[in-house]
Amino acid sequence: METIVALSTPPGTSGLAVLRLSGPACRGVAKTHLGRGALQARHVYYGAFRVAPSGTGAWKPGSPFAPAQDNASGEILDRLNFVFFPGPASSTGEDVLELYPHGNMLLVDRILKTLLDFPRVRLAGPGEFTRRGFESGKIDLLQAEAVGQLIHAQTVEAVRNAQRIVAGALSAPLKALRDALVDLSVRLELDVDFSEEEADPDYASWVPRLESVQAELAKLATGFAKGRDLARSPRVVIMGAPNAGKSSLINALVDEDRLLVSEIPGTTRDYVEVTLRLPSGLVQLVDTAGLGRPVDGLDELAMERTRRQSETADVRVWVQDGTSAGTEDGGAPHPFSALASGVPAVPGTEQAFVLRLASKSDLPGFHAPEGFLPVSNRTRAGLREFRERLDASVFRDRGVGEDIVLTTERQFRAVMAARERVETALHGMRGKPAIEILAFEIREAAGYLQELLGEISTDEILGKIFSGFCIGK
Ligand SMILES: Nc1nc2c(ncn2[C@@H]2O[C@H](COP(=O)(O)OP(=O)(O)O)[C@@H](O)[C@H]2O)c(=O)[nH]1
Ligand SMILES: [Mg+2]
Repeated sequence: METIVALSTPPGTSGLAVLRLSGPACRGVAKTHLGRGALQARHVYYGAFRVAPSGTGAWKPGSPFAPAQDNASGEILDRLNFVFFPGPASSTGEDVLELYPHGNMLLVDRILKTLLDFPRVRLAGPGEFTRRGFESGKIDLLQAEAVGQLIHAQTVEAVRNAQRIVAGALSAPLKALRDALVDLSVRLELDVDFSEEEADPDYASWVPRLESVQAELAKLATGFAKGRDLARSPRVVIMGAPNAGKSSLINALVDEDRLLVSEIPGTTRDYVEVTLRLPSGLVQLVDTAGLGRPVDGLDELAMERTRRQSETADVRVWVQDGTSAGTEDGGAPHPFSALASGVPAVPGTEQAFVLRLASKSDLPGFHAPEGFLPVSNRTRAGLREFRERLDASVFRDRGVGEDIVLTTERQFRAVMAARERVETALHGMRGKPAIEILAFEIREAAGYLQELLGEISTDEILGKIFSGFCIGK
């Protein structure tokens, strides 16, 4: 077995970095580079990481040329803390060594390179630590998938759901369902043997049991709609007249000059997405071209795009210039002003705006109409309140409460397939049953749940699952 190593923290400047090794070379690495021949389990050591002395090469497991003394020699790359987790009581089931060097990539790279020079140590692939944990039976496939989701989750609710699955909250009920199905199929098979004597097996007592399995599976399948939503970060589309301050609002929210802002109306022609972190999760803010009287063909196209964005929005925000400049518009009523008061006027827009803002509260002559939150993108007045309201309206209906939901297409498909088999079996039981076929259907249903848990899996499926992970996890 090769030993894998990876940087578990993002490459960049940080207080500390975490380098992780898993495999049989951990003890050799500690002896050669950290000067520790004997390692206590889960003990925090502090010491110097040294390059092995030139000429002698690295210590090879089983090599007679192990360094004579316990202390490594050679140039010190860093003084750091490290912890040894002996297998099988580790996250991967193998020996694991964690190093916590200072977070400077110049030094982290040198340590990593030194580790890679050690015999039978190579860089870990994406998700390989988690995969080894799965393959050694530490966690099942649902839990392994949830580890990936825990890292990539974009909302607090998604994090919580993933945490529960990692802790086994979804595996336990699924294992119970699998057991119930296996039990039923075994009993049916027994009946197959007895069927010659007993012409009429008693299905009446089995139907309710199978029905309850069916109901559980149906509940899991229904929950997937929420689970899929949970994984996605909501889209917040910012709309309003040209020059209302939409782009400025987004810049002020993300505290960056991300978007081009100018006093020339029609500066934003295309829609642009910017990620904003709110207390409950990440949202995609979508800046759009202003809606107003088109002055040219390009304008019309830009507005068409805005309307299309509006249709894909989870939440729409209307921004209006709160100074007199924004309301006059040459005397003509603003073509979309009806929208701001909640009346759907844009074709294809059925939903009202969740939040309405009056911008430029720092300018003289400012007035916020009824139901509009006054904000200034210049002084940032009102923006804190806007963030709070946005957070509340975006995430209000996205929670799953105490439910634990399936979050991947793979999980959903396995549950649906199991459910279909159970349904076929139930249908058979109510009619004129051929016992062999019933037993087969139920065994197949159990098989889908085993696949879901990773008790039956192929390299292809595993490859697909773990390739979505980051390296170092
Ligand atoms: N004083 C002041 N000016 C603003 C504010 N928001 C936007 N502006 C100005 O209004 C003009 C139009 O802003 P912009 O963000 O490009 O509007 P958009 O067309 O809706 O994207 C620019 O000159 C901005 O500097 C604000 O809150 N206060
Ligand atoms: Mg703009």
